[in-house]
Amino acid sequence: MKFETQAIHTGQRPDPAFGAVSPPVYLTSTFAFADVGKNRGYDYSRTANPTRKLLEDTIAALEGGKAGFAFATGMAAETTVLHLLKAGDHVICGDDVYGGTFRLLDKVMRDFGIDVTFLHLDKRRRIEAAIRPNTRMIWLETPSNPLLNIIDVEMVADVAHKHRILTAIDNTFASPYSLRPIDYGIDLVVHSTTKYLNGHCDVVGGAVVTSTDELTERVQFLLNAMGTCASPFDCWLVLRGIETLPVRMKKHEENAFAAASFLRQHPAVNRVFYPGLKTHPGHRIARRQMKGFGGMVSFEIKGGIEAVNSFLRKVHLFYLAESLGGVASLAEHPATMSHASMPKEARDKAGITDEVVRLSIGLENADDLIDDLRQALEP
Ligand code: P1T
Repeated sequence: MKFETQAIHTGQRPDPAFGAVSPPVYLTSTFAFADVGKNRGYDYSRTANPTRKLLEDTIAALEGGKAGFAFATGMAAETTVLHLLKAGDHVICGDDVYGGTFRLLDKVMRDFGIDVTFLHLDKRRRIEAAIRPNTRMIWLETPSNPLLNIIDVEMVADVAHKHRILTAIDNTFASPYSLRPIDYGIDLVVHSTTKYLNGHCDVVGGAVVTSTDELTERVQFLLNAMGTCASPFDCWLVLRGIETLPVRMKKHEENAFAAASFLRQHPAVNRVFYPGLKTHPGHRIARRQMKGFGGMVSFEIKGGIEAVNSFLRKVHLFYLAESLGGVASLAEHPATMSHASMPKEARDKAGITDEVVRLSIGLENADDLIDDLRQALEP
């Protein structure tokens, strides 16, 4: 089945009990056994739940992986994957990643004896020089949050495999519609389903897709042991969102390209970060490895923090809010919002200046969005 069909028809549909076309939400914590020692496929909803399983199978199919797992939040998915490691291990992580990912590695995992190096993952030589005998995982995000940097996924997977290091990619920004990292040799795909997969700003959720039977067994064990799984109702909402993922992503991209092209020629704008622009340093790699360039656009405003605040106060179609990937457009200031948990020093090193504004381009009419940007950028 092709991607659009998989998004709608993966799993047991219609529901085998009554033929329900919209899958039932199995709101149950536990399942009655058929006999002593014999369940009917499910026993307890932390371990597995039929509604969750449908979502997990769908995400796994879209990513081309072995198995999928649904978590309470994107951070719960990340925390679970990082528990594949043990004290004494070392992680190499991209330097431009979601602020919460930075915080989890820098402020939580270090206390459990896991060391981390944040690195610009653009060059093979740079990555190889950072590998230590105890390096066990490379964590990457492409396009990255918030600067939309592009990482050559095949190159990173190749370096990692040569050194027997696990690779985990946060595919939240691209979504499997635009990028399928397992096709390039990545071991684990992580999502905040809160974003494009769900697409309607009404759920927080996460997902992991594995590429081998061994990783599947270990992630299933950790999910159950740590209790980081998603609730059935949240799974149902994300499933419903995924059905329209392909059409939404096409429109997000079309609108994002229009917004980026408008911002690029605007005199109040310094730099525009959008991998769909030919001038973006990662454009050629993005073209090669992605089917679309996504719906996120960041840019630097001229005139310092006053100009940033004035813009954020003046936009009205773009809501001033964290998060991304929903039908409504959002604007936010990484330095004080999504990346406030990253110390200024780390932000400066990654190039996330105080003048960077991030836009999640929604599904409104592109002309209306551009009119809103235009009026908000007026002095
Ligand atoms: O919020 P949660 O579902 O726990 O997902 C965390 C997360 C993980 N990975 C990426 C790339 C993300 O962007 C996020 C959440 N990001 C925001 C809330 C934000 O505004 O960037």
